[in-house]
Amino acid sequence: MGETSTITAFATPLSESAIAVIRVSGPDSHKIAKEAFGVKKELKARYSVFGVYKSVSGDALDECLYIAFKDKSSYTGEDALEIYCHGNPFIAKKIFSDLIARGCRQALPGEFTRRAFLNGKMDLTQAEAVADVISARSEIALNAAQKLLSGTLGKKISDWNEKIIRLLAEIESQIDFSDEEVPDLDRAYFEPKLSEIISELKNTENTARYSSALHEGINVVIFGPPNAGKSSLLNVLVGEERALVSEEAGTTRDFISENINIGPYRIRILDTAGIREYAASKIEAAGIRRSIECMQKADFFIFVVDASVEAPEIGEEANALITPENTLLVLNKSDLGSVLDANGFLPGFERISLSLLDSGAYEALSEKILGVLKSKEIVPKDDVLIVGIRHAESLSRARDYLEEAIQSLGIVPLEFTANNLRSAMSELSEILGRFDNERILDKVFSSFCIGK
Ligand SMILES: Nc1nc2c(ncn2[C@@H]2O[C@H](COP(=O)(O)OP(=O)(O)OP(=O)(O)O)[C@@H](O)[C@H]2O)c(=O)[nH]1
Ligand SMILES: [Mg+2]
Repeated sequence: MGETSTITAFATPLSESAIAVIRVSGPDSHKIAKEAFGVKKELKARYSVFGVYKSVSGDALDECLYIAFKDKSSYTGEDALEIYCHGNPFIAKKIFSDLIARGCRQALPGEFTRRAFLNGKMDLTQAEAVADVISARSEIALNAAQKLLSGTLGKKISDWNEKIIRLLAEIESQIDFSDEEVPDLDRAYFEPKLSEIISELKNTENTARYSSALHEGINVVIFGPPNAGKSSLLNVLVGEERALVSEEAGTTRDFISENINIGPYRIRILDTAGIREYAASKIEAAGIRRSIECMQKADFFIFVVDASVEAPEIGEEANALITPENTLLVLNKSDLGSVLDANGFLPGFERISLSLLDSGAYEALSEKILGVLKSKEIVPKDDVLIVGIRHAESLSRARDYLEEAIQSLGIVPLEFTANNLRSAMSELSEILGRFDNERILDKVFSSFCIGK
């Protein structure tokens, strides 16, 4: 793409470590390496070389390894350099400052990957996936990001576009040979073919609903009547005494939030103040209000009840939010015997009966939570491609054009149908970044860290 600037950034965090990596990319990369390491010959690409890095003023800054990359064979698709110095932030910063003195500019967030994209090393979905791979905080998020990085979505889009092109070619051939205003098109031939693509687009688009659960974690709210064992449940899942637990009802006044991993999933779990229909004080009423507010943002609920007492009344608002599809009922305190009708209470809801004081509580509970999150489709299936919101929006627009194409078949001149197909294709291409839209590129790359 003919970038004229040479950029540099730390590729590893600035903290004490065995090795620190500094990246350089752009036309002067090799010249700078030769000068700093005192090399006369041309650099051999993709070889690691030992050398002493000397500053512009001739001071030896560190003994390093460095690798030069030649245009197409680098990450960015242009001449590049990686310097591996000792992992002391002082050294890394000195080398970085010297690179700036030698004419490099500090890279913007995501600029290395942006160049890789602009130089055709990857499509836009893969570039986005680089950021996702780095920031993934659960196994499932990592799997999904790696799937995107491998170009799975790009491949799907190429397949769809190819199918559309074939239909477009057939339609255009009819435009060319038709002398009638509205030619007699074989609707029965085109419609099912277009509908098939539409339903594939829809399926892929629907996976975006998992996107926030994947990246930010699944919001799980623990709620229930006072004293049921909600904070005890949080502590069991977190594996430490995070929340205060006491036999006094109304111990938890404000919500407590923790991030945990259960199996391959990242979960943001909230312990809330006990809910009952009538609050005894102003503070309790405020606590209940907060609990309901937390519940309104939840992806999933864990409803904890004390099964050794009568069934609780949790009030209309909480009742309206829970369904068999989004709630696991925990019938706690099984060690105290059962008063509550364990099967008759909220029939149809998934349930587990246990004592949170039991040493096996974590195993039983986490296994049950995993099973329910999967069976209720709160989490994606293990091996599915998950698209982001940006992708879903384009898929939806492409679908609209294909729907319009179906409606226009044989009713309006074929040019309209052909135009709709072309628009659908360009929407799909936008997902891969095959278009010239600086605004979208800025948006995509601004969320990156510097050095990527
Ligand atoms: N016997 C028995 N006691 C339990 C069990 N789980 C929790 N408790 C006790 O029940 C009491 C209340 O537990 P918490 O975890 O504070 O209950 P909570 O629902 O957070 O209560 P609030 O915050 O006051 O609404 C504590 O004394 C716990 O030790 C259980 O399985 N069996
Ligand atoms: Mg509590």
